[in-house]
Amino acid sequence: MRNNIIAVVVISFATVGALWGIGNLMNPEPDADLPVEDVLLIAQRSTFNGTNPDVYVTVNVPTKLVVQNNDAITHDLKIDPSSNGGITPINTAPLRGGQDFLTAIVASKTGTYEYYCSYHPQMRGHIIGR
Ligand SMILES: [Cu+2]
Repeated sequence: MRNNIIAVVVISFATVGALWGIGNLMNPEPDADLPVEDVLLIAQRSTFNGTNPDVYVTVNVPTKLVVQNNDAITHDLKIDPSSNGGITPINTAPLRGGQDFLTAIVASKTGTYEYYCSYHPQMRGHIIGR
């Protein structure tokens, strides 16, 4: 009887320990060495962030991009295929006021690429892959 109780306790600890280990495997700690910088481009008064800023990305490191439309009118954000094939094209599709779109900037080659709103010629800036 006493041996059975000991066996149940040991098995319980083993089970909990195994589940804890599996949980850690499924939810690994973020790698602190990865330089992850998210980019937020907000369409406001028909500019991106007021200045259409240059966006610097590291080649072959996907950069999270959130495009948010804070205007009442429709905007989008596009990155066309480049002649050197060094950037993954993006098309948010039309974003109405208050809508946002989550995507990633992925440059596979160094270079300067353009992002723009297809509705408003003045809304354009550069992605610099380096
Ligand atoms: Cu626009």
